[in-house]
Order: sequence, then C-alpha cells, then structure tokens
Amino acid sequence: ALQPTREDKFSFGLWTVGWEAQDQFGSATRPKLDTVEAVNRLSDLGAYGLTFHDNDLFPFDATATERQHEIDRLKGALDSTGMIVPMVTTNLFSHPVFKDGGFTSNDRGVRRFALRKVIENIDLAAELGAETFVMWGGREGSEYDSAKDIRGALERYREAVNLLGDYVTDKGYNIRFAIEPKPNEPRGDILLPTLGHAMAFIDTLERPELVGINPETGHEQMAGLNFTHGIAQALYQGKLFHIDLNGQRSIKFDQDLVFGHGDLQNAFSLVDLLENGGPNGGPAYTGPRHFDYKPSRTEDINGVWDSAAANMQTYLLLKERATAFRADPEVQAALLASRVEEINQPTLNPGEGWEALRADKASYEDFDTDAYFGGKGFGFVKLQQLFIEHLLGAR
Ligand code: 3MF
Ligand code: MG
Ligand code: MG
Ligand code: MG
Repeated sequence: ALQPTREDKFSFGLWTVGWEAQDQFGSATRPKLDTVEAVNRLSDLGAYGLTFHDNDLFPFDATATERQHEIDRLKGALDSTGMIVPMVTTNLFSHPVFKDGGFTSNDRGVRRFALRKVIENIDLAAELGAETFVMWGGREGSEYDSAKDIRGALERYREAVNLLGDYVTDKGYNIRFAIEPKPNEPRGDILLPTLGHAMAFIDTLERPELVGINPETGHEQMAGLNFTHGIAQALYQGKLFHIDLNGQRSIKFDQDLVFGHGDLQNAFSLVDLLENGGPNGGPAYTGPRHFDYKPSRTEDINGVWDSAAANMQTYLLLKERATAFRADPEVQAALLASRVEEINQPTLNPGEGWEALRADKASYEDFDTDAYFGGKGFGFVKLQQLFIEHLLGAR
C-alpha cells in the first residue's frame, strides 16, 4: 500500500526536483536537472504527472525553435512513460521586468506583456491536455503602502483574469484556472494573501465558475492559518481546483519542506479530509495530489529522489493511518461521545423561522444552560489522543 501508483495521482512541479538550491544567501548546490530525466525518474517512483512553469521547460529568452525543441523532448518523455501534464503555470516572477508585478505592475506595458505571456502558455497547456492552469501572483503586491493603489491593482487583476476566461471560452479549451494565494515572499505583501481573500476575489469575476484556488500548505501556514480548515472551506465552496502539498514549520519564510515534515498533525487531518471527508466517507477531492516542495539545499541528486519519494510515502502512510482511525470502534465511540456528527443537524426545524424559534420556550426560557455548561464536557481531548495514537502507529 505504500508503493505509489498512477491511481494515487501524485504529481510534481518540474521546478521542485529541478531546483538547483540557490537561495538568498548562497549559490546553487546542485547541477541543472534535465526535463527528460525528471519525467523518467518521477515515473519510476510512481508519480503520474509533471507540472511546470513555461520557463522551467525553456528559458525566458528561448527562440521559437528552442522552445519547440524542449516541448518535443517533454512530449517524447511523456509518451514513453505514460506520464501526463495535469497542470501548467506561467512564470511572471523571475525576470526583472516583473519586479513590480505582472498583471498589476504600475507599468501598463508590463501588464500587457504579462497577459500575452500567459496566453501563449495557455495554448501550450491546452496542447498538452492540462485541465488546470495555476496563477501564483508572487510579484503582485508591494513593500510600501504608498507605492501601490490596492483597489486599482485588484481591478487590474480582475481585468486580467476576466480576459483569460474569455480566451479559454472562445478557444473552447477544457481548462479551469486556480489562483494560488501566498501572504508574502518575494513581495513584502502579496495581493490575495490567503485562500479566503482569493475566494472573495473570485466572486467578483465575470466567470467565477471557471476560477478556483490552488492552496499551498506552507503558504496558509505562513499566515498562521489552519490549512485543513482552509481546505475544508474551499471544498465547501466548490473551489478546490488543485492543491500544493508541502511542509512548513510555523510563521517564517516559505520553507517548502517535504509533505509531513512540517506540521504533521495538520498533515494527518488534511489527508483524512481529502481521502475520507467526501460523500459516504469516500474522497472529498479527486484531483492531483501535487507536491510543491524544494529538496533541501544540503542534498545531492540522490537526496532529491529520496525527498520526492518521501512526499508520496508520507501521504500514503497518513492515508493508511486515517483509514485505521476511521475504522477503529473506540474512535467511533469517541466521535459519538464528542457529538461531532451533530453539527450536521440543522439548527432550525424544517420550515421554522424566527417567529417559531421565538415562540419555542424550550430553546430559551426553559433551556437548562447549567445542564450543559455546568456539567458534562465534550470529550475532545480523549478523541484527539486517539487521533495521535493512530498517527503514531500505536493502534
Ligand atoms: C511559490 C510557489 C510557486 C507556485 C507555482 C505554481 C514557484 O511559493 O508556490 O512556485 O506554486 O507558481 O504552482
Ligand atoms: Mg511554498
Ligand atoms: Mg510556494
Ligand atoms: Mg505553490
């Protein structure tokens, strides 16, 4: 069960295993990884998909011939392995031209260039059969409140996403967009910093049904938020179009650790939600399990593949543990005692409005508050300890 298969739908960004490990303070510690090698090795390890930014595959200044050459090499590797490209995204952050943003740069010429760069890349995504197009606006934001008109920038963001919605609709592409929130880094403050901000923004679009979110574990945790809660809300609102799984240890720079190497308890509740939180205890999410992590700077190429395998193995271990947790009669009894399912019972009776509620003395005048809050507890700690025992493999 711990050997990944294609059915598990594990995918990796080309920029993850391909990261040469340059950081703010030091140069690269690994050589460039070839695309074909990345596809072959990920396929051998049991992944089903590769994702990429345009400039992970070919350089920013590639000629049309060079670009096509790299695309053809990728296609060859996909054909020979059976790997697919479920998602494509655009690099609107590496080149200096994007230093004040892509869709929301104060410079209108840059905004038009950014839109064109995305459109060219959407054609490639469609050609490769990708169904999700991620947009991470890492440079959309500011360091200084005086430097950016935020309402104007949101209006330009909206204009851009609306145009891209027109594009895929007019072209008849089977592509949906997923906005990836992040609170900061590289900008001091990034627009659409959390999944909640992003979902509220999506509501303002002309084609909201075409746009969802791609939340990343570490990004929400950088904002001090509970990733599992956020994913649950995204599912509730039908907006979980894609997911970036990784590890983060508290509020600091974006660590991009292996999935589970950060907040392991939250990773466990997340896998339980994704795998068992759907109808009749089945999966709540059926899309790619996409890893957006960085093999640590200390690792050589063997460490890269060890870390890629670790992401998938940890996910499958947590999935196995979550199944055991749900099947344990003691857990079921504890869930019942904690009344966890009762939240799904409507608070009002069928057809009841405020007048009937006000007329119901049992709900207020005669409600025995002491019986509930003076006496019996909810038993949540006992339940959580069972959760921990399962996570630790003690049951
Ligand atoms: C940065 C990211 C990005 C996005 C990517 C699309 C460089 O923190 O997470 O990766 O994930 O642009 O998935
Ligand atoms: Mg990250
Ligand atoms: Mg990231
Ligand atoms: Mg990401």
